[in-house]
Amino acid sequence: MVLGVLATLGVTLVPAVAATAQDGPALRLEAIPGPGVVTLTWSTPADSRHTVTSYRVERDGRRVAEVTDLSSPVFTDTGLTDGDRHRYQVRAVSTAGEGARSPVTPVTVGPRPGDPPATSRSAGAEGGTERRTYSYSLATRGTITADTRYFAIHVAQTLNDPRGWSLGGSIEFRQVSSGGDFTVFLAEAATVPSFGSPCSSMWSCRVGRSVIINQTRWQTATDSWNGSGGSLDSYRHYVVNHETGHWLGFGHAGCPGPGQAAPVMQQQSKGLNGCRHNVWPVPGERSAAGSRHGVGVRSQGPAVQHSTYGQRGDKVLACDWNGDGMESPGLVRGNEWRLRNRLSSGGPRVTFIYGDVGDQVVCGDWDGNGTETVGVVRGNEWLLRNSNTAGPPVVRFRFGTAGDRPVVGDWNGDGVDTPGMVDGNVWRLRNRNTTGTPAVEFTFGRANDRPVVGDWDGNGRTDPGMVRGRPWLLRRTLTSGPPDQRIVFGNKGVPPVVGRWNGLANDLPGRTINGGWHYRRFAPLP
Ligand SMILES: [Ca+2]
Ligand SMILES: [Ca+2]
Ligand SMILES: [Ca+2]
Ligand SMILES: [Ca+2]
Repeated sequence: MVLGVLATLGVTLVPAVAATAQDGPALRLEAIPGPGVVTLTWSTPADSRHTVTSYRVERDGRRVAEVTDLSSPVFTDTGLTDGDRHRYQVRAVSTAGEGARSPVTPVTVGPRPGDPPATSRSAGAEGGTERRTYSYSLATRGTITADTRYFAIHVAQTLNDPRGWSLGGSIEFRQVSSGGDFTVFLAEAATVPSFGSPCSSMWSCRVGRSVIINQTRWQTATDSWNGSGGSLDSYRHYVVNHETGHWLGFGHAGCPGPGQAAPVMQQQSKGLNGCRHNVWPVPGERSAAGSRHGVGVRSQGPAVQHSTYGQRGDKVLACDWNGDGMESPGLVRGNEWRLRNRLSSGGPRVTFIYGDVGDQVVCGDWDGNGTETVGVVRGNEWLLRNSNTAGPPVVRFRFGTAGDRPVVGDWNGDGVDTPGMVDGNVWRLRNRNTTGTPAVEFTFGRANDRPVVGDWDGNGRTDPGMVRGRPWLLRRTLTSGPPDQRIVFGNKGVPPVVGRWNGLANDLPGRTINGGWHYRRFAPLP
């Protein structure tokens, strides 16, 4: 009789199986401890008469994961405490229902001698807290059609985002021109298998020190991801975090429960299994990364930073006055400019007189030397200086029409900021600081919106935006069309400011009124 045969098999292969088990696959579970983590691997049942659809992992009798990668099942249980002893079991779920549990595999959490990766690397103390730096290089394989410059920026941002594997700044990922601790490849799909197992042309993967991003996935995400409403941008964060997570020593994780944030090591490319999209390491993954790499986990910090600078009636703007790659506030009171180089509350760093009371105020890197300096717009006359000091204008030209709203940006990505004028919702931009006609003209937003500009995608070219009450409507090309992104930030009527507040490549919203400044430190999920 069938039940008898199964029971016999159960006794032979899985001694701990309860007699009530259904079609019990003979799973052999191996548990490998690490600092704060346990990685589980198990064999797949060779003779199951039913199709296995997933595996359920239990720790001390409680389900902790459901794993749906059936080819080489692996699960890393993170956020554990070294020295704690746990009992793991796994059971297959097939078309016939839940199978028998595997025998209990006990394991004590903690590092093993020679545990990879590289916990013996020098970790410098800084401010009393351990920090670690990993270097990485970028490379491509095959025919690349994606924008590699944008790829580089996106990877750098993802790795160093305070929400990511940087653990709030404890781990720095520093790009080097070649070599480094690991290499991030952007690879044409057809070339991905050339990296070896487990890579396929379908997915991204990691082999040894190579983190391989499949160009097709980079450009199109996955059907599952797109079908469940994830954006391409968020997929890009996810795939870089996931594959780098493998390099950092993590295997796959399962969905911890319906409606919960998916671990970044879950194979979200293939499905969510009831979890919510999540592109940053969950707290357990962060703490596991911290213990694995010998650093503390710092807070990601608040999403919004607040400070005070200036007073009611000041004109406000933000620019990179000192060329360190970060914008900071400036005030114009009458015609006195008061510039500050930090976001924190405090007084001006530089004070000087420039322009007339009643001029519109602008700032930009007019000469492309990396430092942003002052300018005024009087009617349609632009009067610019290349240093943040008192003195006469060094560049003068006419552009636009008196009454237009001036905007400043590097529209063509050549490193030089040039003028734009917004008349209602008609944008006219020029690529030279000389009198002349617009190089680009398009419509975006509505006539009553407030124009803002910033490099929203960090590709080195300034993009348009419109603030309509609370929402910011952002577009990534200098063309007519609908917004590509919508961010709700700040209160209606509070003037917007824009900058790279955290030193990363893309601009983020800020708001300021009556001396209160509010900066978005990192972008909400798109
Ligand atoms: Ca600066
Ligand atoms: Ca300059
Ligand atoms: Ca330019
Ligand atoms: Ca841009």
